[in-house]
Amino acid sequence: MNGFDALYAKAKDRIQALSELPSFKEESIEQMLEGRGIERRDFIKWAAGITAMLALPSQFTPLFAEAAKMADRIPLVWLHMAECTGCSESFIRSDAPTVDSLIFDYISLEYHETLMAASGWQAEENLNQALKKYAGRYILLVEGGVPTAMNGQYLTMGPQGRTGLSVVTEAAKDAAAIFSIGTCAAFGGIQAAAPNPTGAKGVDKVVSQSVINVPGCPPSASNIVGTLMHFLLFGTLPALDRYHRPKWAYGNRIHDLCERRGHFDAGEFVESFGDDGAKDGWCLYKQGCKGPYTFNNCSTERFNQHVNWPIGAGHGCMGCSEPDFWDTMGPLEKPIDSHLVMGLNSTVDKIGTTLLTATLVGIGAHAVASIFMNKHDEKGGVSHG
Ligand code: FSX
Ligand code: SF4
Ligand code: F3S
Repeated sequence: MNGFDALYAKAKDRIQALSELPSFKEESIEQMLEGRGIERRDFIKWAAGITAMLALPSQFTPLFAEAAKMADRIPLVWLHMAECTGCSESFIRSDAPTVDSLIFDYISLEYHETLMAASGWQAEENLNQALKKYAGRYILLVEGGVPTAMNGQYLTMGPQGRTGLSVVTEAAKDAAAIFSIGTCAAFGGIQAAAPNPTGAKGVDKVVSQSVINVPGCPPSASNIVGTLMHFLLFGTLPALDRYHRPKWAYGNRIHDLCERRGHFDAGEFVESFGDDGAKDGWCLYKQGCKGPYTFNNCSTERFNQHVNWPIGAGHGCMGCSEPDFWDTMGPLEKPIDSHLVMGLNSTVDKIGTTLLTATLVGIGAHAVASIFMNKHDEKGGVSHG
C-alpha cells in the first residue's frame, strides 16, 4: 500500500489494544450518531475526510472509523489558562451537530472547566482524581497561555487559589500526550503581547514534556479533531514543524492555497473595503492580509462546519496561527512594513507577471519568516509518528 504497510499494521495493533480497554460509554458511537440524526454514510464520509486531511491513502478510512468508535476509551483532561475560551466555543457551538462535535461528546471528557457541571471543591477533586486514576493514559489539552510572572500569581483558580502554572505542570507529568489548543496555549497569544506584564508563555515553555501545538485564534475544529484522531489511531505524535505544529495542518502557506491568489498574481487588489475589487473577490494584500507569512489550512478546511474562512468572508488573514502575531503582524489591516518584505509593498502596484510576483513573495515571505523564526528557540527531541 504505497509504503504505508507498516503504518497500517501499527494502526491495526493500536485499535486492537484500544478495544481491550474499558469503555466509558454505554451506547456505541453509531447509536449516538443515529440518535442525533447522523447517518452511517455521513460518518464514513467524515472518516474519509479525516483520512484525506491527514494525507493518508483511502485504505485508512475504515481505520479512522474504527478509531472513532474507541474514542471513549481515552480519558481527556482539558485545562483553561489565560484566554477567551474562544477555542472551546468555536468548536462546540454549532447550530447542528456535526460528527466533529459529536466525537467530542463521545470522548471521555474527564475534566473541562467550561463544560462540566461541578465547581469549586468538587471540580478540584474531580481533576485530582482524574489525574490519579488515569495516570499515564489521559490526553491533556490546554487552552490559554500560562502566566509565569510572580511565580504564576496572575492566574489562580479553584478554592485553594492554585496557580495555573502549578496546575498545568502537575497535569503534564502523567499525560500520555499534551496538545496546546489555540495560539495562546501554543505561543502565549494575546496575553504574551508586548509588554506581557504577566509573563504569559506557551505551555511547551513551562513543561518539560513534548507538546503538540494546534495554534489559531481560534484553531479550526478540523485541526483539533484531526490531531486527536491521529493520536487515537497511531498513539504517536505526527510529523511536526519547528513550532511543533502538525505538518499535515500547518505545512502550507495560506497564500499558496488561497482562492484569491489569481488576483494577487494578476495585480488585482482591493484598494479599500467595499470597493468594486472587494465585491469581485480581489486580493486583500493591501488591506493587510498576512496570508503570505502564515502557515495553516484554513482555505481548505474552513470554519463553522466548513462553510467559510476569514479571507472568504472578505477580511485578510491576521496570521493568527503564527507565534507572536499580535506583535509582529500588526497593524492588522495594513501590510507589514515594506522594509521587512524587501520592497514587496512598494512593488505590488507594478506587478504584471505571475513569475515576478511569485519570486517577490518567495523572497519577501522568506525574509519575514526568517525574522520571526529567529525570535524563537528551536526545540527538538520530539518523536515523530
Ligand atoms: Fe487564545 Fe483560545 Fe484566541 Fe481565544 O482559548 S487562541 S484568545 S480564540 O480562546 O486561547
Ligand atoms: Fe489570498 Fe491574502 Fe495571498 Fe491575497 S495576499 S492571495 S488574499 S492570502
Ligand atoms: Fe487565522 Fe489567517 Fe486562518 S487569521 S483563521 S490563519 S486565515
